[in-house]
Amino acid sequence: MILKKLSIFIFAAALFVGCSKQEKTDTLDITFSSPAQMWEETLPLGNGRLGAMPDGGITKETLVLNEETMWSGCSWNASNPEAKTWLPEIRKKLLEGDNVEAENLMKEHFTCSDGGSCNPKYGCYQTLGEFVIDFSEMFSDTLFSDYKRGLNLNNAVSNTSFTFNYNGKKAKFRREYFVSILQNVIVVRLETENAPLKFSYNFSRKENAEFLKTDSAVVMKGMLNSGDEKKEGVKFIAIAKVVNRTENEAVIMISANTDYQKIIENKVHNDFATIRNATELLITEAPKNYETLKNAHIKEYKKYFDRVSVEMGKTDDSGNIQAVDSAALYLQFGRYLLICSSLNATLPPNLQGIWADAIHTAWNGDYHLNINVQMNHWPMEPGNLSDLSEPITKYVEGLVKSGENTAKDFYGTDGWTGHVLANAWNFTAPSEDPSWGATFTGGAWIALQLWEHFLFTKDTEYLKRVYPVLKGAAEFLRANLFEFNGSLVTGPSSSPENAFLKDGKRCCVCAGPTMDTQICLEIFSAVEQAAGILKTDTEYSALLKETASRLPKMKISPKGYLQEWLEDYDEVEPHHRHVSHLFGLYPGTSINTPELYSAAKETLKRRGDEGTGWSRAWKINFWARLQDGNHAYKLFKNLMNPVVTTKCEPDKWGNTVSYSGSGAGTFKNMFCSHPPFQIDGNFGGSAGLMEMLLQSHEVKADGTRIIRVLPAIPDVWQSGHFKGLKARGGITVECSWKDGKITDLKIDNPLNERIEVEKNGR
Ligand code: FUC
Repeated sequence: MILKKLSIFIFAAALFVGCSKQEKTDTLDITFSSPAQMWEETLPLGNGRLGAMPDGGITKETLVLNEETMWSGCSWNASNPEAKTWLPEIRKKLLEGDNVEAENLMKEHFTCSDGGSCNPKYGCYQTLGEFVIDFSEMFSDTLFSDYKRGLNLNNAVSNTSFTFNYNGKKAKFRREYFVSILQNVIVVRLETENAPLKFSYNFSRKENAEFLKTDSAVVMKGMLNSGDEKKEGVKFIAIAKVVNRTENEAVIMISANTDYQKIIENKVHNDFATIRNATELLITEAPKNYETLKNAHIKEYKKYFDRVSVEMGKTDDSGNIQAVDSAALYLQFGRYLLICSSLNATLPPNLQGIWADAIHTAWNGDYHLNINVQMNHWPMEPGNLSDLSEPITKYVEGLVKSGENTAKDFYGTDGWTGHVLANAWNFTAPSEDPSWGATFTGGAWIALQLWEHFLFTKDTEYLKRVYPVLKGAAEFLRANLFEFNGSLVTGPSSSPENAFLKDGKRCCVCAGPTMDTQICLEIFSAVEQAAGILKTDTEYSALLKETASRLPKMKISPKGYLQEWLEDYDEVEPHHRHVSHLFGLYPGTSINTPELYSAAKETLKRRGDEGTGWSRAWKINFWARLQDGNHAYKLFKNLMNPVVTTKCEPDKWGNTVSYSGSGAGTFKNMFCSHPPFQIDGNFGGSAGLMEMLLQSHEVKADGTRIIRVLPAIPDVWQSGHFKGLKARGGITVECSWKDGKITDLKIDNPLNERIEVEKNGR
């Protein structure tokens, strides 16, 4: 009944993204005028370890909770003892042009043991559960008004407020929520005016959890399925306590912990008492004064977030810049999500970031290595968040040992590799189906993110640390190249998830897909440069240089596009979401001549401007590198496509919504929709917008780095200003423009990098 009345008063129209007020105060809000109707309307908060998404419900508030290490599954040896013996035969088939048979052989003999990602041992990232606060006791009347709910990106605090009648008087209810960056706690403050505050609260979780109550706390504890009956799974505990209570105010603190770190580091498990004590401590140690806690959180958050400001649009009569779209908000939302999913985190953001509402998340909420986890990190360096690189660095370092075993067991070579699947348990083996899982350049690709970190920071200590990771990734690829029509090619591999027609049959497995060659070029060059800087491995560097010169040259089809494969096969799906052969355009650098740029343009035209969420985001970056601002902008608009959903019965992934059209675009809470929600598109889109404003990837033959300012702004951004974006070489840039022309430019180049500045692109 309450809901029915509410629908009359406030559910009339759910506000789409509240646009930033583009004033000097730089207010960046996502606002709604009604409670969330679905999870994708709730607002994400996080501190890298804990995530919370309040729905702003009036009589019952539900916060979806996350803890970044809630991973089922376990480490297991996924080697397949017979695989290596089949490698020569598979390569022979490729040399003979019998790709179909090569793929069949791989399917039968060259996959991981025990079924890969379908095996419960592979595991999946899971929601921690829900925290439900029930206020139904409080309301005697069912009239509510002035409802507001929002997330302020400037301070990483969310709030809900509304007015209601209490004993014939107007009463107010204000709620505030944040996940403290300094203390590892979720904080919820409830406050009423003119009415007493009454509520009860508890956790809920669909499986594997027990719920306990003590005088001072509610507790949820459980153990996730390891997938192996001989092994314990990850244990978790969540605790909620009211730490301050008056008639009109209450502050609730929630914290959670698991023993994942202990398992991954030492292969031992904690007992529940140890995890519980650690979790209790987090709450005990947090200051109990709400304002102190909140102000400290905001101060710390701002150290990261406030490094960048950006506005673009048109100049109004008083000379201020007025936003014409939500680009600035989207760019900053990407940075916000990265801070909230990476700062002090154990693991890097997965397909869900850290925000999941399901036990069985789509694609296991894992770390796909054929675009997704890489894209998650694209805004990090240009977005001035370099110091968040530890989780991804540690993660890649963690893959090495497993990747070395995979290199030895499957390919009989040194070095390390990752394929398409990767999880919290360092899975690196080829997956269960070669048609999408054969790509073996995933490890090298993600290792290149560490090289990017060096390029942006020039931190040689860091380079020393990660050099073995880079070298191992390069060595695996070098050692696995084989001669094919006079060149050295990778294989058996595939161009991520795209199929071609071979003698009328659908096939994916091939030798020397263009993307692999481009990744080889990039990682070999990174190792050569790193070895030079660190004054080591002179001979090995020379070997890599010589090997790179024998890789196949990129081929342009007579039809004008860049070939995805060595042969000009017809694609089964010409509009396929992956555009892997343009790796060399972005994030790579090997597409760098007028001929290759024009072939890349043709490729993009042929692929089209649609695709999944992340595919649209990637295309923003491509068009930015091609310095076509209007086309990049078109892709941004496509990425912002409002997703329209209807509720349905859960599908095999547990999704309870169906989508109209492709479902790709942006949800009301600004989460990117693949569909379903997948955070990579948020990060890729944010990076794409940065790439439209500033580029620094190109280095001239004499070593001079080109700093390209406003290389790809669209006509609609007549004027604008950005500050704090980073260029490679430790450079920080600030720029203002009007009528499409730069009016003010500051380049801070503390390391005296040799640079040349290009204004408005070429
Ligand atoms: C890759 C993509 C899919 C999806 C999955 C998580 O395999 O091809 O579209 O994003 O990762």
